[in-house]
Amino acid sequence: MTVVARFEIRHSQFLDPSGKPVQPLPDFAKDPKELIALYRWMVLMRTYDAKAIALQRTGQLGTFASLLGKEAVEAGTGSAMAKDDVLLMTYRENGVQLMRGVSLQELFLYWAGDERGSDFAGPRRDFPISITIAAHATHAVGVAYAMKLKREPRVAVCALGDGATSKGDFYEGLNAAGVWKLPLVFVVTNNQWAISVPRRGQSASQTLAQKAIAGGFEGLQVDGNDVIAVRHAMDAALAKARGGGGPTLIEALTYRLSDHTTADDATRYRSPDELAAAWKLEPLTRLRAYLLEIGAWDKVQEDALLKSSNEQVQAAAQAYLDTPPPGPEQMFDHLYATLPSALEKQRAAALGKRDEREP
Ligand SMILES: Cc1ncc(C[n+]2csc(CCOP(=O)(O)OP(=O)(O)O)c2C)c(N)n1
Ligand SMILES: [Mg+2]
Repeated sequence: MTVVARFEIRHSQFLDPSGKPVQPLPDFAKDPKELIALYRWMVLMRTYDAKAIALQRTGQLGTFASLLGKEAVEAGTGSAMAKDDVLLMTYRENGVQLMRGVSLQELFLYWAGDERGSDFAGPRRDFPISITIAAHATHAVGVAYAMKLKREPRVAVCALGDGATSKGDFYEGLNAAGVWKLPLVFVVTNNQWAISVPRRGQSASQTLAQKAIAGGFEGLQVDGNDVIAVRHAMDAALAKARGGGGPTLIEALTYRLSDHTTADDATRYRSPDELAAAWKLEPLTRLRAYLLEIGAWDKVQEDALLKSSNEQVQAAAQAYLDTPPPGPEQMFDHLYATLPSALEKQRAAALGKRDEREP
């Protein structure tokens, strides 16, 4: 017998949970300003997250999916992407969306069920949030295929969860991305849970990263609580894709510190000990510890940042609350470039207008 295939999956980490470097930092991370910028985003994400939950709990927002604990995956992904790249994401990637120019107010609108929240003014070519698990993996293939066909140096980034990697759409996406060598990066946030299904019940695959091997391209694992590791892996994957080197799958290991959504109660299916252990690994503490250690950050800056993030989020929440509710025509306005005539009639009816063509 001969061995016909062999592979290995690498895991990378730069800062350990206490914020100590475990290996020399990549070039971008040698500049404290870069790391402070990432830290600022992460604090803003967490502030937004807490406000969204507070709004939901007081009946002022719909069901919300928290990104608590995955701020490093968000900041590492968002900071590495170029403006012209295209993001295709789930409901738990509001942080990357923010970094790409979706406003806080638009995000609140989205979670209020207002279609205008998906019609964001900033990254017009980014896709709307895919609630349908893994469906956007196939859309991402289409986007990346178009980029390749047009010979544009752009990359599609498909962000999804550990649970999504069990879906047929995901495997189809992987397969097409590999065989067509597409400029596509899959960022899998492995937060250990898919609602109440734990990672061990999700897949017998030793890592989720190795699913890329069957697609014929590189898969790797990073510490998803270490923003430097995420950013570093994203930089390399995006550069490779832009240069014609094809897709990459990055599995970012982190933990969902929140309930699945505000409609869930995770205490019913996971232990407080597991949650407490995960809090010890969370991403903000470790980056802050490193910045404090190298003298690039202090308590005065920290307090000022918390204050300004809070003010920014409060102002956006107020602007959202002050937004007049959508009219009934809105349900027709975001599905088609040109509304089919049958729906035009219904739209007019919704607005209380008589259709002139009717007798
Ligand atoms: C096709 C499809 N099936 C089922 C659901 C219901 N659902 C919503 S979230 C979720 C779990 C997703 O888990 P994961 O991919 O790990 O993402 P996470 O929520 O942990 O970020 C499921 C099954 C859905 N939205 N779409
Ligand atoms: Mg998950």
